Amino acid sequence: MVTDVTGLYEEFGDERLPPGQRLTERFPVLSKSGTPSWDRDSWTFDAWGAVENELSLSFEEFTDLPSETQRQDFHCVTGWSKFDCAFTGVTFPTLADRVGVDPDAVHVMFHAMDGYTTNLPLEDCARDEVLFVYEYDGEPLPADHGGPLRVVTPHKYAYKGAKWVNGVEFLTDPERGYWEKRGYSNTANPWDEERYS
Ligand SMILES: Nc1nc2c(c(=O)[nH]1)N[C@H]1C(S)=C(S)[C@@H](COP(=O)(O)O)O[C@H]1N2
Ligand SMILES: [Mo]
Repeated sequence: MVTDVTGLYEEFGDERLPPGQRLTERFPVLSKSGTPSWDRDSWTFDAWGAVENELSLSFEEFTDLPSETQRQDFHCVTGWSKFDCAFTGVTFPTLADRVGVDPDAVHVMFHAMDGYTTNLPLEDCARDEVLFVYEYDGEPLPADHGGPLRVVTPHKYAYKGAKWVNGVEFLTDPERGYWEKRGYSNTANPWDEERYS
């Protein structure tokens, strides 16, 4: 079963395609540096910070969590959008329930294997469309697109979704991630064209 969440734009604007974006059929690859390699036996996904239960899961344990498949749109801050991507994975709320987020947690930092980080307020993560993805179009997520595991954030520009994610940190104060420290918008709402800060 595929849950179509492409209608979420109605919360933010009148048009499905955000202003200043052009549609592409391709799925371009955008990375700050190369594609990191990973080892299935030693890879872990960790959750830490302001939580009741810190977590460290193997890839198999991660993919044993309840999952779903969603049809989502994808908006890159450099100006291209791709409609109708089929992503399978674990929702942020499912993961958050598993760790038990502390009441004083207000912010989240995602950590990735290439040293990339990106941040979001907890309330922007507390929605089912924020997905930890391990399958694209029913196949294992390609390494260039962030396999084995990435985050997607269809309500934000795609730099808010860390490829090769291997950690999520719950924070009691906001912090800025890799691009957020280098001039990209901290809030990144595509329908308000929040590209730069
Ligand atoms: N770990 C990591 N995640 C990342 C990036 C990166 O360089 N490293 N680039 C971001 C940017 S700017 C975009 S547009 C999307 C691109 O995803 P794609 O390569 O699958 O199109 O990943 C985001 N997540
Ligand atoms: Mo991007």
